[in-house]
Amino acid sequence: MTFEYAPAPESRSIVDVADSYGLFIDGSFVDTIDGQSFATVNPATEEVLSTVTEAGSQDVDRAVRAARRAYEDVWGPMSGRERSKYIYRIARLIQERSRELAVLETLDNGKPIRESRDVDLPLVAAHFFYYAGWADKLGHAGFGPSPRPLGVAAQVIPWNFPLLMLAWKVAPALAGGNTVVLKPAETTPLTALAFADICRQADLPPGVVNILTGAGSTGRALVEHPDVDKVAFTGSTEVGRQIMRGIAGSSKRLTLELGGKAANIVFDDAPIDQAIEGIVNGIFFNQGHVCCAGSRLLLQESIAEEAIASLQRRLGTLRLGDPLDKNTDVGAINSASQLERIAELADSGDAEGAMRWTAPCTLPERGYWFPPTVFTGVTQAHRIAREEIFGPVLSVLTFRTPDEAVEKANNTPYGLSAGVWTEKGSRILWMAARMRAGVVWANTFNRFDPTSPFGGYKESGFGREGGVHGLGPYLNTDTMDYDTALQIGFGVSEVAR
Ligand code: TAP
Repeated sequence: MTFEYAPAPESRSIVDVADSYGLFIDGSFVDTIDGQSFATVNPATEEVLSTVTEAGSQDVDRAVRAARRAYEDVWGPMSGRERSKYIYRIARLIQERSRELAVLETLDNGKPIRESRDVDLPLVAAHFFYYAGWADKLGHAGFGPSPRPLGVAAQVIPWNFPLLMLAWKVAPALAGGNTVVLKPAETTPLTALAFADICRQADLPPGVVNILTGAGSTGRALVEHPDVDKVAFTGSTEVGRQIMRGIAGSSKRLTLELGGKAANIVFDDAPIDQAIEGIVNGIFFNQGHVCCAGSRLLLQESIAEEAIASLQRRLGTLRLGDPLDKNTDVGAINSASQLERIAELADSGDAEGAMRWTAPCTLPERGYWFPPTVFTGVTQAHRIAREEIFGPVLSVLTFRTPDEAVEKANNTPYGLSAGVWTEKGSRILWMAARMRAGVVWANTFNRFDPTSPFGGYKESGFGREGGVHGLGPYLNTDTMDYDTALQIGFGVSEVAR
């Protein structure tokens, strides 16, 4: 039975979106020197929310110089104990302003308010609290007795978890004593600009955090700037490759968090109702705009028919629509171009012979929407089983034995995450040891915690964010032992250097 719900929209009056925004450099919002401006829209309505600045190369230079000054004069020499107080203050301010930030994130990104309020924002604050705790204990983190910061970090992030990706990058960088120039994604700049205001409110010394809104060209100018010591990028594998090429031959440190095509594997002894919830959460959370989404469902053949029927019944109860409504399960696709990509890949599923099933729901007339979709009869050669769709589209494959499940799960150029559903603890350990994935969830999916490292293998990138591992890429590792360095994602040649 599906209940009818009365609309329960979260009020947007708590958010004060300015008509236009400058760049946050050296502690103030400033006008661009050589950039332009562009509009950011609400993907659920196509309403223009604000006009933001597209930073040019001179703006990038100004921001990097401000970060360098702040690093040399203030933040680098500051004791870990003092830095920790600032980071803690930022965490508290995020908590205090969390309702406003959640509404802003939902407006700019299209994700349901339930997710921005109950998942993104608590995790954002938790990351700052966690790394505030490390700032004065770096000598006990396993990186030698007195690890040093690297300097100026250039950080470029995507649009799927705008504020959370910022937190994953800014919090460990600041804890390690580095200063930051961060570029948010073009379609979701507003929460990063609100974060700039929080830095001001926290009295963070000018230049320690700089926010440059802009496009791909801004990101490129930033990561290739000669005075940047460390580059941290989260985004597509293609852009990750371009960045590697762009900074090759320089002494910049690099971490890449890239795409994924995770297998969510369900054995015949799994608690099926829980597994169905895990499958739904794995691929339809955040409209499938999740790098570690369980986009390939591997069902043991004996339960496939029953599981697909249960899944379809459950998907029939999902509510798609106004992301600000507290009852909404599935929000808007983040942009017209992402919608086009999802539709094109789904069409390839039809063309290559898979069977499409679409959840019964009415799509709003305005905005960018794609209904929860399940493809059955998928083979490993199909594009929808190989390419990252980054949308609410699930590809279902089957297997007979654990060996076959491992073989199929690892048959991807990516290696970010995987899920295993079974009652047997021994099978969980057997599977986890064989998965080429940075994270393996057992009888759950999409669980995050600031104390736990996250990152990929193969084309999903290298380096880890989160946990004590997430500090390593922001510290000078001269005194780090070889095993720790490899574990946190430095290449063998870099460790040997
Ligand atoms: P991208 O198109 O790669 O963009 C990511 C960021 O890089 C954006 O800020 C983008 O700016 C910027 N950028 C574009 N071209 C650049 C260049 N040549 N040099 C430097 N920066 C450049 O990815 P996306 O579409 O925003 O995000 C989706 C991808 O991110 C998916 O593949 C997803 O799997 C991945 N992702 C991975 C993770 C982890 S932790 N592994 C987490 C979230 C997302 P514009 O916005 O202006 O294009």
